[in-house]
Amino acid sequence: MKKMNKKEFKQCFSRRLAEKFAMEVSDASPSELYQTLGSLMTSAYSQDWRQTWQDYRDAEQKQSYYFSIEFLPGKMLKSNLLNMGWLETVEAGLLELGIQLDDLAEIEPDMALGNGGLGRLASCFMDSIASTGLPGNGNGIRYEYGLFKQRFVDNYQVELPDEWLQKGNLWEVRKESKAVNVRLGGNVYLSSDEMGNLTPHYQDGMVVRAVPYDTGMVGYQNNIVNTMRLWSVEIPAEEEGNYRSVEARRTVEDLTSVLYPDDSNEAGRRLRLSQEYFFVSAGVQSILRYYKELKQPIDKISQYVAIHINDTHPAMCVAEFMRLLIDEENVSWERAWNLTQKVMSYTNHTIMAEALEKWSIPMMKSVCPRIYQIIEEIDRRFVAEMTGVQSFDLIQRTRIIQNDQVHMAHLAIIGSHSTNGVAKLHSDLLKSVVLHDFYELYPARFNNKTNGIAMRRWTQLANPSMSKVLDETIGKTWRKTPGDLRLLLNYENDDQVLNNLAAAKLTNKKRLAAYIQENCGVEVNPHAIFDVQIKRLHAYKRQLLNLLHIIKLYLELKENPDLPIEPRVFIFGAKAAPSYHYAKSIIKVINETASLINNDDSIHNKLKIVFLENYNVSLAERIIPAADVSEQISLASKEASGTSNMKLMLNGAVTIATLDGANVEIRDAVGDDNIAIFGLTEEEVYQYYENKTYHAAAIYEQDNVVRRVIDTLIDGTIPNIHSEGQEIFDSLIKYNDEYFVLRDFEAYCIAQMSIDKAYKYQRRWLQISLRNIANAGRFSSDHTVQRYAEDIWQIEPVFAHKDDRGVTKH
Ligand code: GPU
Repeated sequence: MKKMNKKEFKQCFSRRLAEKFAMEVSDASPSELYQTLGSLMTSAYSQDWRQTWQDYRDAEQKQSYYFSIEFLPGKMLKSNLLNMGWLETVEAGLLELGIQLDDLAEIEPDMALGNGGLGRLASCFMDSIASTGLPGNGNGIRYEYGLFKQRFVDNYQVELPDEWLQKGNLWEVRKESKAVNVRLGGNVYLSSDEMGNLTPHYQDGMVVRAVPYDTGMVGYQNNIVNTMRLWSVEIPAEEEGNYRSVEARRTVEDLTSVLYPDDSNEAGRRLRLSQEYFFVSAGVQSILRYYKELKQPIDKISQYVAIHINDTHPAMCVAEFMRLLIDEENVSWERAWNLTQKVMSYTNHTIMAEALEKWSIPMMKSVCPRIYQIIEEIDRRFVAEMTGVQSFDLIQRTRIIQNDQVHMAHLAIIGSHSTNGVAKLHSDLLKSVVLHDFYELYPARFNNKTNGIAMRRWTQLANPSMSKVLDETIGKTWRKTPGDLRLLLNYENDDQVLNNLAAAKLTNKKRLAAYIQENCGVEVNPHAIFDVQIKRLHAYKRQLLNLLHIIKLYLELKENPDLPIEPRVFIFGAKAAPSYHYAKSIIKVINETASLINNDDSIHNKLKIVFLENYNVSLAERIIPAADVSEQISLASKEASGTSNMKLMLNGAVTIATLDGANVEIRDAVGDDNIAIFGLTEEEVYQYYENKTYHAAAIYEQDNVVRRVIDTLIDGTIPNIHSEGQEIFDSLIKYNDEYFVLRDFEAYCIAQMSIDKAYKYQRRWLQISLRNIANAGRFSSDHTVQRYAEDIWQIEPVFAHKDDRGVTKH
């Protein structure tokens, strides 16, 4: 990448502005300035982008393709500047032109083609794959509308469309020449020649054009630029005649119109299945097209290509790859199957039964009939192969087609060589419970890859004040090698360092306080504990447990306004799926409780509740550096991993957590004294399931504190929640509290008291915070993707193929 000094940058910038808009800096709007800067950047890295691709091709590098129905990159301006090595120069240069870089960053819409953890993980991986020099690509859908914008009206969640493409997208490049056709619907018949070879014949249905839009994934100061390819649907020119009516066009355009806003809930809609097949088929076709350009025999394809199935949404990759090999490349079933299993790998992201994707046979037959035929044949052969070797029952439980449904996870596991979970506990549960039958069949396929986070975004970009303290204390190597954060442990008794970290935290808290004041009209004390729960709104994540504890504190303060507790600001950020009634009721109740508490002067500002609207990646970047406490309180066994837990510890927040998902590994990293663990263990939860001995109503009756708190949901203490309060009350008492909120309540309150106590001893608190930062390096997604590369994809960094000194050729 071309390095520029400040003077050169200013010249280039002014010249580009004049070329693009025929303007002077002083006349340009932030939007025009943003576009100018963006175009300067993309033309600067496009050289490297081309070169990276050429290097992979020349070296005949094996490449991986990460298929994901969600990507959640957030804004890219500053992260690209950072990775290009331009950030400081540009920031300073712009300032001399009278421009604040942050004002330009404001212009960029948050790219939100994902719902939450799963999509954000995919984007952290994209950053890390490029930054570690790995030849890996993303493959997904270019949704016209991203995740809805959340507004609160009368304290209810209201969803507005996210028209993120309205002003264009600087970072993408439309690749008309790489478009492919995808067939959907209709019927298919097989004919057989004298050799018994089957040929499919298609009837009716539609052919749509999949056009790729490529976005450069800029590696961290290593001149590598990989590709995230997102597909958009169009009507093929030759078919225009068939799509004269508005409705007919609409059925096609709808395909890549909206991201399904259901997080880990199967959308259950024909359109969703069509979306899945659309991006799977387009992606696999384009991979095969590229492979054929290499002029290698088809039997070697597994030495060149690895396809990763991110959760089950792209599981049809298995069948589509088979289809292309047998129908288009005339490969025999046996050879094709062998190659498919070698190429494919799969990650499971949840144990929640309702999220395990299944499709009805009629639905699948009508969306992608040939794919269904192939799946039927995979299933038939699976049963035949296992019969006589495994028990009848085991075969019935593991086959792909059961009760008129296609089980996508079964397809992904049977059709691949690797199945991984996303945290140690989660991967163990897959083996012992959720996918136990498959573990019996294929023990060697199972492995763990604990999630990770793109450290650079969550420190250098989001938290410059802490980053500066780190530089001054331990030098700058942590910026490239996050493991070096451990050097900080040498300073745990250094008051100067502790105070510097505290000052950085306070700066961030003041900044967030100003944002809260401006956006919610609530004044918060930056010296109060900032207690943060940010994640999708889900019953299993138990925002309700957090709320009930807040209500308990409130009732206590009402009785005794001088209660010696540290002032706290409870901060929530969460979107609920628009169709998830219960989750929306929780939002309403939290918001109403906030109105009540925030306006009650009698408690002397000891408690505040802030529910920030429209939680997204950019907002996370504001909240996380300001957090003192990180709430990770899902019912043990339910959260596959969690990743906000990692981001928060990295920024010095102290975790209060159940032993769920990656929390277990965070505890192992920091030690019991530097985290507040509470609640049922995963084993205890499973015991309850087995004995069926949980009675929430009994806790309610016997525990006065619980009863007083729960009653506020229905006794008018909290205004305006007549139906929502009742709904939540019933979920706990009448429907026996599916997520053991009441069972964990007391333990949670005790853990919260220990947090309160620890915060009072500021020096000790700061030490705990420091140890959290110091031990967060192991959760770098650089590390995670390297494990995927070595264990699953068998791909190597491109540097390995560069000259001996490791110098890149660019
Ligand atoms: N996750 Br399945 C999602 O965000 N969406 C989904 O549809 C499914 C899982 C999350 C898990 O809930 C979370 O625990 C995990 O950290 C994340 O995926 C990434 O693995």
